Amino acid sequence: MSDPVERLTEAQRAELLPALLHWRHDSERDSISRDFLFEDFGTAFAFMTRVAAIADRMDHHPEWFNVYNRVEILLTTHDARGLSLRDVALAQQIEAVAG
Ligand code: HBI
Repeated sequence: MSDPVERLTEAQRAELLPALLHWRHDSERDSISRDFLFEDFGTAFAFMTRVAAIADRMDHHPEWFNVYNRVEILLTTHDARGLSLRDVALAQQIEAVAG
């Protein structure tokens, strides 16, 4: 068994969330989300494939929605019932993939 996942503290939120520039926080679900727009479906799906591999390695998985060249990603930690450091880490890696 892994350690329980802690929800972000107020101090962590104040420090980490503003740095995720294009992500919006939803306070109802305590989640962050961002829309990505690509040239076409192939580019969008290649991005999703890369994110999927990273997410699975982290054992932390996005909720996402794809229509053609648009990918909408929502991150939250079900085990913590809100945002944790895992969401921040995954969002940072997604930013790196998106370039
Ligand atoms: N992904 N987003 C997200 N949130 C979780 O709590 C989570 C996950 N992937 C795997 C996972 N938890 C495992 O620890 C099990 O709870 C399935």
